[in-house]
Amino acid sequence: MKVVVLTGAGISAESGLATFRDADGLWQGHHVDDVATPEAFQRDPATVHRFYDDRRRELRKVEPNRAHRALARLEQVLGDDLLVVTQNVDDLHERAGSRRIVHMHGELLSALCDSCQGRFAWDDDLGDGPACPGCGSDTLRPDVVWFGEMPYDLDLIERALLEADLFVAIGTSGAVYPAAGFVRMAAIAGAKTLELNLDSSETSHLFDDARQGPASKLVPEWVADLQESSH
Ligand code: BJW
Ligand code: ZN
Repeated sequence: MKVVVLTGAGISAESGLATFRDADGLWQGHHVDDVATPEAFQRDPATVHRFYDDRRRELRKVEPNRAHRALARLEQVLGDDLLVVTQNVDDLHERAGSRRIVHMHGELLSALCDSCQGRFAWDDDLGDGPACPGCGSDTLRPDVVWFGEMPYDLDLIERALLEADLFVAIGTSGAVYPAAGFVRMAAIAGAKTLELNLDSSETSHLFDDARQGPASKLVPEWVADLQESSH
């Protein structure tokens, strides 16, 4: 059975990372739309750098939770038949042990150069204008996908969705495209669809089955069910 899992900020919430659109989903009074656009970065790079530098530092203080670890266990069972597509820029899936993982909205621990377009592993601040390891200029930005920019690896993701037998969305509000459209694409291609979320989301009605509760409970339960039924 081929499975595609889409994760969002909700899977990392119980590790202590803030989501974008819940009650506490503000950063120093800013909405995500105010800091996650190329226009915001042009207008006020210092504020946008501070937002990402803060989050990069936060990342060092948190650990993967039971939901991340359950998905890593599932990869041990399904191997190449599991693809985890995450909208998250944290590295908690990798730290839990997932390897077949795509970061469609980029990664906090990577920097992108606006001059040479190089991408570099990065775990320091960017706000102080460090030199690009590729070309030496001070034009590094967070390697994340802002509104109006093209998400990474869409071809690979679409191919996996078209082949999937099961599509599962975990902890995502369904407010941001193209990720919010994956459920339709998978369903049209014949996959069963399942949503695991704390509450019902904007797209819950599009899924064959929608379960409500914390990811740390629902994901291990679902993985255990799947392991049992595959024996
Ligand atoms: C729990 C839980 C617990 C809590 N357990 N659950 C079609 C229609 C309309 C608009 C568009 C469209 N196509 C494209 C657009 C424009 C735009 C868009 O979608 N706008 C919307 C506002 C409508 N999309 C884009 O611009 C995208 N690019 C694109 O489409 O390119 C194509 C193109 C380009 C150029 C020319 C032509 C075409 C890019 C989108 C980039 C999004 N970027 C961000 C920032 C990334 C970096 C960063 O992290 O800072 O990505 S915004 C932010 O939202 C971040 C997230 O990945 C993304 C999704 O958020 P997510 O993960 O769903 O989090 P929340 O907070 O919304 O929800 C959390 C959920 O968890 C909730 O449901 C809770 O209930 C749940 N939860 N605790 C389980 N314990
Ligand atoms: Zn460069």
